[in-house]
Amino acid sequence: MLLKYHCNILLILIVANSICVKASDIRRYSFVVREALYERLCERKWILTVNGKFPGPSLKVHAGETIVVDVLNRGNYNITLHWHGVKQPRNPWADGPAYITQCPIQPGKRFSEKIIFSKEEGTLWWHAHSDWSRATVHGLIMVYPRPGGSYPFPKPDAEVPIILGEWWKEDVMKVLEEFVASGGQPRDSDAYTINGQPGELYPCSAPRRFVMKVDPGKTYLLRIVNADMNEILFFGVARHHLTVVGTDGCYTEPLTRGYIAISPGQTMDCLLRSDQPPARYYMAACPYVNGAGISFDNTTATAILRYAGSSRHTPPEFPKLPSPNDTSAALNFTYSIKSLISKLHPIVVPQKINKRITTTVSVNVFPCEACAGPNGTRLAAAMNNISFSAPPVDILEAYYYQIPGIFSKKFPESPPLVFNYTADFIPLELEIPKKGTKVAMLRYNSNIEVVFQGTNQVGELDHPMHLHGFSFFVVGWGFGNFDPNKDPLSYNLVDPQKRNTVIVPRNGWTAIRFTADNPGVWFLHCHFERHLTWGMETVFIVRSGRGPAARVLPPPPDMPPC
Ligand SMILES: *[C@@H]1O[C@H](CO)[C@@H](O)[C@H](O)[C@H]1NC(C)=O
Ligand SMILES: *[C@@H]1O[C@H](CO)[C@@H](O)[C@H](O)[C@H]1NC(C)=O
Ligand SMILES: *[C@@H]1O[C@H](CO)[C@@H](O)[C@H](O)[C@H]1NC(C)=O
Ligand SMILES: *[C@@H]1O[C@H](CO)[C@@H](O)[C@H](O)[C@H]1NC(C)=O
Ligand SMILES: *[C@@H]1O[C@H](CO)[C@@H](O)[C@H](O)[C@H]1NC(C)=O
Ligand SMILES: *[C@@H]1O[C@H](CO)[C@@H](O)[C@H](O)[C@H]1NC(C)=O
Ligand SMILES: *[C@@H]1O[C@H](CO)[C@@H](O)[C@H](O)[C@H]1NC(C)=O
Ligand SMILES: [Cu+2]
Repeated sequence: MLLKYHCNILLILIVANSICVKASDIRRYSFVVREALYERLCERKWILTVNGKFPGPSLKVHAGETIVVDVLNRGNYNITLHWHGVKQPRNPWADGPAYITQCPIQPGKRFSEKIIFSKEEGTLWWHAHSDWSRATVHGLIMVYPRPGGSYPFPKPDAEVPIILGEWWKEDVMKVLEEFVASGGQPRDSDAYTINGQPGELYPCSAPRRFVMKVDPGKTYLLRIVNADMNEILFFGVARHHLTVVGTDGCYTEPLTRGYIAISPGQTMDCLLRSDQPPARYYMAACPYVNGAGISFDNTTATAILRYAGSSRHTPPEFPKLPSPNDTSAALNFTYSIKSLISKLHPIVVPQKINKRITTTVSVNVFPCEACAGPNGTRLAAAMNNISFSAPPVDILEAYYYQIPGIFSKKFPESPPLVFNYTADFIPLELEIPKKGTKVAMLRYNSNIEVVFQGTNQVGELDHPMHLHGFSFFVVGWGFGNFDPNKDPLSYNLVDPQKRNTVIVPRNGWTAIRFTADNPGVWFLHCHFERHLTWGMETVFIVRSGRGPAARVLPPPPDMPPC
């Protein structure tokens, strides 16, 4: 205790692991948010970037490190940045979602963000968390083992970032404004991208496609993120297998497959062995969208895996990827992943649950005179029939400074109405939600189970649900209505995968568990950007525990004002 106190005064205490680091050892990064001119699909346009780069700069850190990112907004829009998957113990102040943990950084303003890494190891990412800026404002975070530590798999010969994205010819802010105004679906994107490039299946894109050069007989670590806005993607490399060794900054039992399925918000570490005849091979990313009548961009982004010395004249082979509606291909892959259990990376799955929250995740409609939703309605989305409305002041500051009237603490802990959620026909009366800003209050260190229940209210599809501030165990999933008596009997409480974003299956449910050991205000939302815009989100407030080490840290002096 005395040592800690000593650290606190003279040095900066890294809470998670009680290691003291001299303040001068804290690395600082400068992120300038600004417009830059980029050409894709034969057209030039201004896009919002960090430091003029698309995709943005990578952050490279060690597990347990604390860094500072000095953000300067030289763009024309309010902005916030989120460090996706970084738990930020006791430090929600720099978590990022606009009007949840901070007011936006306004044009011309700065915010120095302290980012506290703890147990996460592998690949994470950062992205804008205000309006739709994250389409182009994003980058990787590579979290290496602690100095002197090693991977729980053979050391790869090299590592390669693979950032999957989505591109509109139109300004994404216009896409956002248009669909919010119309009440319908957003217009489909024009391309997917691999490391910022669509690849040669799109016009004007062949010369600048991404090329991964390899030597035969080596092992490459692909650090993959799906940074796109609205689609789960299949990704694969012709003739090569991918061995998943990590997801969302947690190590996994190695899983070898011919393709992966990855949702917006998810990250994956995959080993690729260059064990095929020296040649050129396509790598490709294409959508998985399984919902009746949903329009989507069904194009395919490509890049090239090129062996040293291979001929440029032989046409590359194309990978076999599942078709866009192949639910079992997507879910079989997703739910085959298991945590790695090792002495260095033990896992503690909560067995005794203190609080259970069951919440529907639904697409809904509001009545409208002449909107572009089904039958002239306005599309919406909800959790437990509450379509979330962002407050005028962020919830974290409203909670911390006890500003009344900003939010209610009464997020329903179970669906207000129990019915056959996945029935083929659901009457219009059940499709209209309520608007609200309701949060769920969690006791410090309590064990929480959340069951996400998909519904068929206005068309059913998968939802990638993302929780800030935690990694959670994915203990179960299934189709139809969750049965609280029967389904928990088949939970995996031994080696479930640990994630921060999970795909809730179409016409089904997913159960997660975590210990609420991180006091603060933590956003929970669908990572499909349109569903987030429509209100498929809520907030978990984890109360502080006893003693200073169980309390939210004091706010930084330069919190952006509202
Ligand atoms: C994409 O959709 C269009 C229009 O529905 C269709 O004509 C085309 O064949 C589809 N392409 C692929 C690759 O599925
Ligand atoms: C997927 O779509 C194809 C054609 O669009 C159809 O033939 C096939 O039956 C569908 N598969 C599933 C699993 O729905
Ligand atoms: C995936 O498919 C295989 C082969 O059909 C099956 O044995 C396995 O149980 C499936 N796993 C999941 C999680 O669906
Ligand atoms: C739209 O109207 C048709 C015909 O009345 C009905 O069958 C359908 O369920 C309605 N859709 C929605 C989303 O209300
Ligand atoms: C719910 O609806 C689905 C789809 O129509 C049906 O297959 C299932 O049997 C229904 N479940 C119950 C409990 O009625
Ligand atoms: C949601 O709330 C609205 C407004 O109170 C109500 O009319 C509707 O029936 C509710 N729907 C469900 C599925 O609970
Ligand atoms: C930018 O943020 C400020 C502070 O919350 C807010 O007053 C203003 O309306 C925002 N501007 C836009 C264009 O959203
Ligand atoms: Cu969703």
